[in-house]
Amino acid sequence: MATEETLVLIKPDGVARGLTGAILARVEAKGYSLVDLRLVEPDRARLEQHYAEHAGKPFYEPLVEFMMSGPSVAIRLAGNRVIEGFRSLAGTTDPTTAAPGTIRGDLGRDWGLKVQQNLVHGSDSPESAVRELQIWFG
Ligand code: IDP
Ligand code: MG
Repeated sequence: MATEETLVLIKPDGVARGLTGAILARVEAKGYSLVDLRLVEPDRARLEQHYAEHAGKPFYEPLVEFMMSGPSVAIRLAGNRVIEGFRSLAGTTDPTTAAPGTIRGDLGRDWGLKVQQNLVHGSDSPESAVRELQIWFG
């Protein structure tokens, strides 16, 4: 089977809390390969592209604002079934209820209604991965 690639973002809360190394350690320990990695301060246009599927939802504007609040680490990650596998490592969207053992479950915390502060992003399908890697790595 061909090796797959996904886009992983360590969101501004992960970078600000100094969790970049801890998150990368989990990804590397799982056996995935770092193909490219960069610290990025995305502008609104890039985030509107990235989160186009969520435009108009109540959490959209706070999400875009949050993602502009500081740098993120963008990672091109490769491995067998890495799209599904990273989503599994990340845990479900809300860090309060994400399973222990996952990045969000172990390291994410509930800051009031700010569910958007859940440390990481991972592409959710092969189509999303291609689209998102183009947005963040060109
Ligand atoms: P995912 O990151 O687990 O794939 P999505 O549903 O694609 O979750 O949502 C994208 C991002 O939007 C989430 O990671 C989170 O930061 C934010 N988000 C999703 N749902 C909510 C919500 O109900 N309130 C606030 N933020 C949300
Ligand atoms: Mg998503």
